[in-house]
Amino acid sequence: NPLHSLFSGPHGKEHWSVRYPDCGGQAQSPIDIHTKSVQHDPTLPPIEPQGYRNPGDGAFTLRNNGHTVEMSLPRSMFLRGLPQTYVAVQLHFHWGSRGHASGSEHQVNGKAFPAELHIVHYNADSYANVSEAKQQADGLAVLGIFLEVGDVANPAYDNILNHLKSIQYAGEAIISIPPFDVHGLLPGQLGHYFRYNGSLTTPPCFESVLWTVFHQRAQISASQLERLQGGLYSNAENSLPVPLVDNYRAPQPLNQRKVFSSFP
Ligand code: SG4
Ligand code: ZN
Repeated sequence: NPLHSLFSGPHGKEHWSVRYPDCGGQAQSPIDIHTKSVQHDPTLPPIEPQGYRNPGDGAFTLRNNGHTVEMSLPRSMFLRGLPQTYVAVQLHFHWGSRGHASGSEHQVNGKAFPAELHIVHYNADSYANVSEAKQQADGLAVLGIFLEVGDVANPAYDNILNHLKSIQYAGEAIISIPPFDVHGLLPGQLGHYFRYNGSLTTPPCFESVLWTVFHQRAQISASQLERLQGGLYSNAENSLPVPLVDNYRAPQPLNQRKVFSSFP
């Protein structure tokens, strides 16, 4: 029972470092971003996602892996505006539970958001694949997008959320989601972001992620958020139902790190 053991109980997030020593490291994610201590770096360029709008002809696979809903992404999607070329691997979400305002992993000035989207990329200039890259300091780049509740449904997110009812249980997957405009999941202002060096937010917590957390939030409707919060289970079918909720890690100490912003 992956979620059960991953986020709560005797092997929950307070105990990760017993089996995964990196989870107790000095450069862990997520963090609480204190905007007063952030350093403006005017040389940070806007993020330029390439191939996001028309991500090829291969279908996407959407999977409930027991601790999140994850969608595979094609290599034709990659990022410009980072020190190397980072190629897309997958996206996934973190969220809370119904009626609660928290759910994001990162926070800003102590404030959490109802959910957070992560788009995971690996450094294809230096490494052959994501498994190799995720153990290297410059191996991964993850885009973090805060989700908040707005007045209207966000049609881009329906491309994912409409399918959750077919993958309610852990291990279930849909292998043929038609490609859609992934750029539509991003906030409008790609030039304004926070940047720092951190880690995977789940075991093995490797400190291999160049994080880009966008300042602007993406908005979804209250009922879209409820589909994420109430639509999935972390157990396989035919076993005791365990809702897949609260799959986020608490902010970790910043220690000696600095957080930069691309905007004043
Ligand atoms: C989620 O558990 C994903 O399912 C994992 O994906 C992911 O690990 C993990 O989150 C950590 O990623 O952006 N939150 S995060 O730091 O992408 C990786 C898989 O296990 C390596 C494939
Ligand atoms: Zn994540």
